[in-house]
Amino acid sequence: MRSVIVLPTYNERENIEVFLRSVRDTGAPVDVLVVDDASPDGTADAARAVAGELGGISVLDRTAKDGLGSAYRDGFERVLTDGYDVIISMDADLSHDPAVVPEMLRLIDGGVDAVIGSRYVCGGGTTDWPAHRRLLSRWGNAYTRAALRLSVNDCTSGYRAYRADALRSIEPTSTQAEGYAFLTELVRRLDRGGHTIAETPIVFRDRERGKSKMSGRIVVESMWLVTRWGVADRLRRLTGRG
Ligand SMILES: Nc1nc2c(ncn2[C@@H]2O[C@H](COP(=O)(O)OP(=O)(O)OP(=O)(O)O)[C@@H](O)[C@H]2O)c(=O)[nH]1
Ligand SMILES: [Mg+2]
Repeated sequence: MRSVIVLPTYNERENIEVFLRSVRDTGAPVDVLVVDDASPDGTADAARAVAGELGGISVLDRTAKDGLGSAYRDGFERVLTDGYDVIISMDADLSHDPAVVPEMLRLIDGGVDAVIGSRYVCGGGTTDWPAHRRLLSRWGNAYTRAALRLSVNDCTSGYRAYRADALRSIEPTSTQAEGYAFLTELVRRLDRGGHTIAETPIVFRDRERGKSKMSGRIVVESMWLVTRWGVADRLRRLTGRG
């Protein structure tokens, strides 16, 4: 299985080298595609500076900051075209421990279509997050599960692995969300497409370096889209078209 991590970055210069080295330290046979939005702090150059030494690392340079959803759409399109078998998504701010990658690959190898690194299953959790972030994430996930009738416990975790065929079949490039709602959009499409989704516990660490790109706008977008999708699903069920 050829595997690749798609890694959106914006101003992660302080994290990128440590991240890439820690991926290599796991010994997992996985490439990395950094999808950088012309970070003013030089993240892309910092990645290129260690790429030769570490191997299997490339950078997709985008021209301006255009959001997490858009970065993933471009990154996924590239790696699906390149013919990878497994596509992993991760944050570059060291919140996601690369040591979980081998377990995700094992689960995909065992037959599941997608694996979600979940904060909300037994053994998972968040450390150092302030109360308001915990509440937002917990409440947001509970609302998403109920509105979209999903059985996944952590719909907004960005730490995932997808079997390439499953990802290709849900057409990620036709998604619309800009922020982390993109992640929910993919879970909804996987679920509706009848794909198997496993959750494996992760302990999410708050970033120590660099700035969060989370904004009120992104939270509102997520609530609005989840509500809209939920209403559309109910209408479809009522009219017997879904
Ligand atoms: N290419 C690209 N990457 C982005 C963009 N916004 C965020 N990212 C990256 O996406 C990942 C997640 O972003 P974070 O800022 O950590 O957002 P978050 O994890 O939802 O929020 P925090 O928990 O507060 O850090 C990080 O690797 C960011 O650098 C963007 O517009 N373009
Ligand atoms: Mg983060």
